[in-house]
Amino acid sequence: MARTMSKTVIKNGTVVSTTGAIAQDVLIDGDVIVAMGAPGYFEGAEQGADKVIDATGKYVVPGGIDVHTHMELPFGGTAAVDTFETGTIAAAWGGVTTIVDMALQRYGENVHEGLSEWHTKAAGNCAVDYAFHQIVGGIDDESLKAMTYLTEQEGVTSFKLFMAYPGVFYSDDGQILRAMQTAADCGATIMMHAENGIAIDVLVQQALARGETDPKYHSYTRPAALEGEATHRAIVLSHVAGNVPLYIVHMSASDALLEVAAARDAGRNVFAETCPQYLYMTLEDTLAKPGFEGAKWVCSPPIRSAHDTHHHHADLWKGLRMNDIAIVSTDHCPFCMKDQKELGLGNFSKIPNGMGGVEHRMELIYQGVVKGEISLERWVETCSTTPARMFGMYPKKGVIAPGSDADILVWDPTKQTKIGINDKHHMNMDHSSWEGYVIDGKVDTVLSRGTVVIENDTYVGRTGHGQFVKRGLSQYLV
Ligand code: DUC
Ligand code: ZN
Ligand code: ZN
Repeated sequence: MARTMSKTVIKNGTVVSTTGAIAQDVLIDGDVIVAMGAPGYFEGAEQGADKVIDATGKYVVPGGIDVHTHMELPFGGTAAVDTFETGTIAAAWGGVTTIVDMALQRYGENVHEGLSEWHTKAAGNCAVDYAFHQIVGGIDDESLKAMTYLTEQEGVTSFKLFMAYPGVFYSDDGQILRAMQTAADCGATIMMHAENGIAIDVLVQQALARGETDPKYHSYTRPAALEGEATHRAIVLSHVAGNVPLYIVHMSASDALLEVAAARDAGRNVFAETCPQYLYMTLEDTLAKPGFEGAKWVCSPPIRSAHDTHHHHADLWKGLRMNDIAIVSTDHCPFCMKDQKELGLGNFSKIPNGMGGVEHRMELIYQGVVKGEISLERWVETCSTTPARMFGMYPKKGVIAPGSDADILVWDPTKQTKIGINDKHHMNMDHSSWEGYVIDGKVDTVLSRGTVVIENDTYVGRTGHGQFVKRGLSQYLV
């Protein structure tokens, strides 16, 4: 049966791509962009259009792609509080039209069952499109075989491994090497949580024995050097495994960035992402707040001190400019203070690790444009286009071009966004990780495959509109 197509024209806006910002109108038919033209070009088509969006004075950019989220992740004796429904609605509020969430397999579990559990959680519940990476927490013959199957048959082409969290998600170097060899054979990408968890656990036990139980010790017991060391080791292993594409997730430290930059200079297939919290926050204004409040910002890798030997913020922004950091994701893994973060009262090591941010990445990184840290084009590149290319979704996603999905964020640079639990906040947490931040710009209108999901400060989308995206291989290696 033929579907009723709806035509939308976005006119008078400035379309931003990785290569420039141009006054262009956009014609959408059904799910996809069908044409682009000079301002006024679609005046004729406007008569028959179902919707005309006037983007005068606004930027028209590809919808954000957050390639690192953890909806409903069981972790730390509890589970991340955003469901696929609440998390993708919050994503929509933040101009994000695709998330790539991390399906979970732990030691002793079956990879196929882990993936199918994630499909069950997400199917019919998402407001915007979604794809999956697969966490492999138990590497053995069976899970290695499954990695190849997922890559070739399921559109799940990237696998997150952990050098941290012994006894939970951790893999040792031999297991990591085997998984990397498997990925090298089938073309998949290895995503690495690079922190030396064995050494960290020693430091944690020693701190607790000294009575150091407050949230700030979470950061002191996970020093930047142990992120640098693990990053280096992951790079060496990936080289030994045949230069498998290696993607360092949530990079927080200059020590790790130096390793990635050196590997890239040596021609290795090494990539990295960082997250807004590592670009803006310091231990002093988060984890070290009086009492237990710092628990809100316990995540791993940790928020680092302003007094470290390196200026992590400046280095990470520079890494983003220089492309040694290719992508900004959020590692969205939200927990409430009540009953969740509180599990770690009197023992920081029991605080569930993670914070919420899927709603605020486009806003926070746009503020980097305002501050002169990155260009407008680089904002689009690091938050949408490169995520699509890195994880095999381009040009369906990540670009405004004829034939691409009409995933579009209309951004108003003249308005402000005040983030906070009583201001802008649509995630399922009882606090905001970004309370009090004010952004010089605002999400105006958001379209997901041609359907308006946010307009006039209102969510007008539909649960179940979001579809699963089968991904191809990384598009950086061909
Ligand atoms: N780090 C977090 O802070 N939460 C989820 C998992 C992770 O690696
Ligand atoms: Zn991680
Ligand atoms: Zn994560």
